[in-house]
Amino acid sequence: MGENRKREWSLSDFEIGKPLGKGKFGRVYVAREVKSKFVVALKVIFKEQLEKYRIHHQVRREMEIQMSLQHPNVLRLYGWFHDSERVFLILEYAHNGELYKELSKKGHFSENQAATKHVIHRDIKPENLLLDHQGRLKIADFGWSVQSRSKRHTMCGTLDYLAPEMVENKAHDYAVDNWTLGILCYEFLYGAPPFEAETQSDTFKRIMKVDLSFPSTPFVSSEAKHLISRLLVKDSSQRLSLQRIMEHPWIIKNANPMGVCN
Ligand code: 83H
Repeated sequence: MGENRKREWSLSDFEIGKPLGKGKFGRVYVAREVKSKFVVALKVIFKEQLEKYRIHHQVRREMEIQMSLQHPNVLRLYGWFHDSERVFLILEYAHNGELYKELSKKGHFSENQAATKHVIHRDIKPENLLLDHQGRLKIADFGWSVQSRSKRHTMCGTLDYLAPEMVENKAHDYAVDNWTLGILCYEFLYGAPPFEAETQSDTFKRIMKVDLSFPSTPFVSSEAKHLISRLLVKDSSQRLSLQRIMEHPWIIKNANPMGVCN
């Protein structure tokens, strides 16, 4: 399936299974390529929607980037095809679905799980994190991503994951990723992001003050808290660098380099 890049695909090459998610621009179904029996996630986008929201250029560019990426933590885009009304994206199927469902089911992750999910990206959206059959994290990163039908309806336009310089609309660089990593580590361990509040403006205030507290729980070690507090630093130049994160005792102790966790 992955090797067959030159071939033209069509809907008749696939058996369509159950819907996995529904978004603004279409739906995702589990599907099986008839010849190879290879299971994929087939995303259907209506051309009418692309026109209406004038996003076909953006979508095309993102598809080109996505087609060229091959990393164990980046969800693969194997190919695409279209008919008169729809564009179909042939995407890697993540057997374990959305990370956020798993987190809300479990309440929190173990330190090993939290430390291993250490993927960095410019604009990580929690609903874009999927889990494969080994529990390995996959970024499914498209601007027009599918919104899951999970409970996270409050996610819409949340500030929770944004660094102070982002919420203030200031210039920012790769250090925003390191902030988001701190937020995700916290949420993985405690089950909720650190600056959660009733209203957007309260979240905004809490982010700007870096109003961080660590509820007492036996699940979170002092090393984890140390790492989080070195990432959630307002001055972006003072945040721990990726290099230093990888050398941090909590990462050394808990992260599995292969991305598979216990
Ligand atoms: C799944 C998904 C959802 C969400 C993927 C999704 C997937 C996507 C995007 C892509 O119960 C499940 N759900 C909820 C309906 C299981 C665990 C079967 C599941 C797997 C669920 N995989 C859509 C682009 N690749 N994989």
